[in-house]
Amino acid sequence: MTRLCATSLAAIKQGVAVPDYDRAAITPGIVHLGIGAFHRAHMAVYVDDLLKDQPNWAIVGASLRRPDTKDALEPQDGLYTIAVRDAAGTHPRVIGSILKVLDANSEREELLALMASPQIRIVSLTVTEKGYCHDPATGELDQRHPDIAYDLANPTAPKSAPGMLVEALARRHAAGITPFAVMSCDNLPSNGATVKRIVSRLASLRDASLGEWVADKVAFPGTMVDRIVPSTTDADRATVAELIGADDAWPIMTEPFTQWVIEDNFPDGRPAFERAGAQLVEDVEPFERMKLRMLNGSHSTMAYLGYLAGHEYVSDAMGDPAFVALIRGLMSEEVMPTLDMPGTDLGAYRDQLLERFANPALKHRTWQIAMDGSQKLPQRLLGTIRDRLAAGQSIERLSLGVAAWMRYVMGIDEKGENIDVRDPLAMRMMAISAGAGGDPEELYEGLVGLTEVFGDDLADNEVFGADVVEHLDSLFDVGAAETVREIVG
Ligand code: CS2
Repeated sequence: MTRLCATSLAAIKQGVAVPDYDRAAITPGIVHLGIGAFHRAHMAVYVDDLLKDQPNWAIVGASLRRPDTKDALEPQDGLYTIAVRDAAGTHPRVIGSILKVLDANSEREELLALMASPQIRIVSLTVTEKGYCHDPATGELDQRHPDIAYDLANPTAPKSAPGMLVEALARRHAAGITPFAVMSCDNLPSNGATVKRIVSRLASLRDASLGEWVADKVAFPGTMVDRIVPSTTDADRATVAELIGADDAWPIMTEPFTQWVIEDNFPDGRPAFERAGAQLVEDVEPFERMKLRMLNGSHSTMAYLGYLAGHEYVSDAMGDPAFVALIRGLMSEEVMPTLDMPGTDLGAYRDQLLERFANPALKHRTWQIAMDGSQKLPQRLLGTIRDRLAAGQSIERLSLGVAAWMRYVMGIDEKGENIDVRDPLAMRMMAISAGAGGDPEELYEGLVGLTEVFGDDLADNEVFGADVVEHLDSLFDVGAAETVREIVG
């Protein structure tokens, strides 16, 4: 079969949507760091919708770790397919908004030069929680992070995302070019303000006046991003090849739902994202909090409990009525009362989430969501827990999510098999659980001592400790499936 690329585009099967603009006439206005599946199912699609009318906002993507996306997309002239799936079928569309992908390791100078050039007015990021080299509990730059230490020693050839931003901004500052807006599209709490804090801090460690300029002059619009994007499998590649009539080395599978709420703070201009369906607002934080606590908090809870109960996919866990009751109860009883969202029907939002989780066509692995829990727990579960503890309210279901994470990161499942725990703190967590020797109380004490996850307050909270340890007891005694059943009664 022919490979998807600019010259084969005309031969793609009829009915498959392809770019409605002349790709030879578009020019880059955005550099995107972290060109993974999420970006390609989300922002790149919004931009694709706009390029016909706004041809100078195309994207140059960069991968900071592995060149695998570049290797897949280069022979395809940046083209790839998104396949939107639900029970009714799979709908392919070819996206053309990514002009080029650069590998930050081997093409660092080209990437930095582009970021420093005036045509780039937005640098957006999806580098995952851990890519910001920060302390997840406080949201501050982690100055002891090895990549940050490296970047401070080699500021003009940095490795980390914050280091790349600082160097590109420094070059613009020196050349008198207005700064680009830095737009994080990661699931961090207050992502705009958090990234501003991290980047200005790193800049000031390099040079105090650069730090001041970044803090005063660079815009860091906050965003709430939402679309569920499971990782692509070989079976997905075969399905897409069949549907479009060409091979695509890296198609993206996703759901019909998509949402993007953006703080309208782009002093140097922006594409008309609202014309592609994004909501431009003054204050994005309530939306972020709602999404992180409702969607991602439920996701992480289902990921750990579901994995332990033997569910490979989220939709499998949603096939168990006890799981549905748990997640519904978690959102209704424990999360929704912590949210202040006038004008939003939270009950309808919850019901829509339950439907999205149950999408049988979306093969979303519990293991995929379980990754990097140490970076995710604070904004997904612990913030809600803090709010409820302060108000003297119950945290029964929220604390079960935390207990399931503690049980999961031990690295051994309920059948005694190893779990492939992917987390920047995996080694430390394994050592803690080895030391605990299967004792729930000791496991809790050890893990709650990770202050970069739990801060320095939760370890002293007796209600929190008692609830988590009680759930851990149950997870050890009767397993995850039965624990969920007992809780929902
Ligand atoms: C998931 C998210 O992997 C995870 O941690 O919870 O990627 C989730 O699918 C997205 O945030 C949905 O918008």
